[in-house]
Amino acid sequence: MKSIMLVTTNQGKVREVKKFFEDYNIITMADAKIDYNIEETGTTFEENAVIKVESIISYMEKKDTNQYLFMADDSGLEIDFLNKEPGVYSSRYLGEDTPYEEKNKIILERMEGVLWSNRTARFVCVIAIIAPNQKPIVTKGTIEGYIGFEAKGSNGFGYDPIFYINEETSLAELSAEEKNKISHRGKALSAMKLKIESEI
Ligand code: ITT
Repeated sequence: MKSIMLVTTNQGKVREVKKFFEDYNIITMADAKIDYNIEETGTTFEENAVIKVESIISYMEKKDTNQYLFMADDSGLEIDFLNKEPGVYSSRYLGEDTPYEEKNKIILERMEGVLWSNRTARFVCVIAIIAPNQKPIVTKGTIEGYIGFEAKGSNGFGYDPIFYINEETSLAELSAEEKNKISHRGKALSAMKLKIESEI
């Protein structure tokens, strides 16, 4: 079994991917001491996920990349009332360095007075993998939900405290294992696991 190099700097993603792929050897960029800033120049989740894996492979050109499958995740939150913002710009939205507590508060303010039925939103996740000398393989997952009336819960990361799966429960109230069973990332990872086992 090859090791999977997970191309991300987001520790929330690392936790969920490691939990999902418990029987695989997942290596992060930090583990491999790779400090490289990838420019996300795409306009879709698919483009950005592939850009992330391709950039790291070309950055590592001189090293032995054959030992790894390279995997990246591009994901984001689409809020229908905000014309599907923040979408592919989810991590840069309201400032890359703005704490999520603050970003979530601002989103809740922008949604003030909006009825539950108009608070629909979804998380989208695209996973891309490149195996040695192969073309990228891409899978996608989504989870439908609502922007709650308040932030709640302390698990997960990013927009989880304001993303509700029903009127009572936010994603930040679920464990990583419970979240993986229903989330955008869990669905994209499940589809990818099948492809790894059948196509690579
Ligand atoms: P890498 O590019 O290094 O992987 P990133 O955080 O910049 O890290 P993205 O460009 O894919 O990753 O941005 C995704 C953003 O969408 C992320 O920073 C969160 O704000 C949000 N997001 C994605 N999945 C999420 C989840 O499961 N829960 C909460 N927020 C999520």
